[in-house]
This record gives sequence, structure tokens and C-alpha cells, in this order.
Amino acid sequence: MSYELYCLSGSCSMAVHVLLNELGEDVKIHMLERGEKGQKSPEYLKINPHGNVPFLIEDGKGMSEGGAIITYLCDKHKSPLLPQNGWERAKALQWLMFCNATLHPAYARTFWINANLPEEQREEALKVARAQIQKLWDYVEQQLEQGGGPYLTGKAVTAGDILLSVIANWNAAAYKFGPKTRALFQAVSSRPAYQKTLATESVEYKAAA
Ligand SMILES: N[C@@H](CCC(=O)N[C@@H](CS)C(=O)NCC(=O)O)C(=O)O
Repeated sequence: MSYELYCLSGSCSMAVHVLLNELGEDVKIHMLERGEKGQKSPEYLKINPHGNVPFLIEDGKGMSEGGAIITYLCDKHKSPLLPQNGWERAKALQWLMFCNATLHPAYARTFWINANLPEEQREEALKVARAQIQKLWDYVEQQLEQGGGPYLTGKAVTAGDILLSVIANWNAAAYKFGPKTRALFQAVSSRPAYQKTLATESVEYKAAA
């Protein structure tokens, strides 16, 4: 089986890219440019009308929404990155959805502020949005302390750890990550599949520093 994946370098699509490398699957990567010449071009909008990434193609069929793509791929390839049933699966999904539906939108607010607010309103709005993000990182550290780590669900790495580590690398200098959180980033980002993806996407990993 071979896949095609539409990506923006270092963005949330990188988690799907890492996952496909973890699975050892053949994938043709389409690295898009930001803006009118890439993700918003008429050619790409025909493929994915949202103009966003990730977008997966399999046998001519297309799929959007990173959380769903990750769940589908892990299930299809029976990957331990998403346990198949029971409480282990529930907790792995909880963390994947935390990254996809809570942490990612919190960052998206800062991107929206930078792109849309007049300069004189930006600083104050960013302060509020970044404080909300910092609270989420404090929550992650507290949960890792409580659960013992080293990963979000405990001893085994799951898909949520990958997406968490990808998001953490966005403007990493603006946030304070706790020691257990940084150790998780170090462990996840040093995996061969992750290193391969960073090289392909020309991304420097800064969140573990
Ligand atoms: N709900 C979507 C959101 C995807 C998303 O926002 N992707 C960002 C990159 S991290 C993007 O493509 N942004 C460009 C845009 O939406 O125009 C998902 O989880 O896949």
C-alpha cells in the first residue's frame, strides 16, 4: 500500500508524516508552500477545499482531519501507537484528541491574532492567548507527574505523544515546558522515524532544549 500526504513543513501534518515513517509505509510527500501559491492554490483547493493540511490520499480517495487520519492509519496497520481496545485505547484517544482539539486550536488562536489583528491590539491579545497555552503545558506536566510518565499514557509511547511533540515545536521559546514534558519531547523526537521526518521537512527540533 502506498500513500500520498500533503504537508506544510513542521505543521500538524508532520505528526501524520512521522506516523507513516513509524509504520514503515511508502509515502509520497507533497510539501506545499504557505499561501496562494501552495495550500490556497486552485490546484490544491480542488484536492482539499479547506486548503489545509494534513490531507491523505490512498487509492485515489482523500481524507482530511489529522486526528481521524492518525486513528485510521494506526487501526489499519494495527500499530501499538494506538492500542486496539479497552482503557488503554480510551486514554490514548483522550490524549490524541487533547492535542488535536484542545492544544492545536489554542495555538491557532495565536496564529489568527498575528494574521488578523491590527498591530496595536496584537500584544495584549497574544498575552492572553499564550497564557492559555501555558496553562495547557502546565497541565501536561502535572499529568505526567501524576501518571509517572515517561509518556502521556504511561510507559508506552502513543500517537498523542507524537502530535504533542510536533505542536510543542511551534514558537517553542514562548513557553515554559516542565522537566517531564521536555524529557518526553526528547524521547519522542529522537526516534528514527521522527528524525527522518525532521530531515525531510527541513525542521529543527527546539522544544526539547
Ligand atoms: N482540524 C484540522 C485543522 C488542520 C489545520 O489547521 N492545519 C493547519 C496546519 S497545522 C493548516 O493547514 N493551516 C492553514 C489553513 O488552515 O489555512 C486538522 O486537525 O486536521
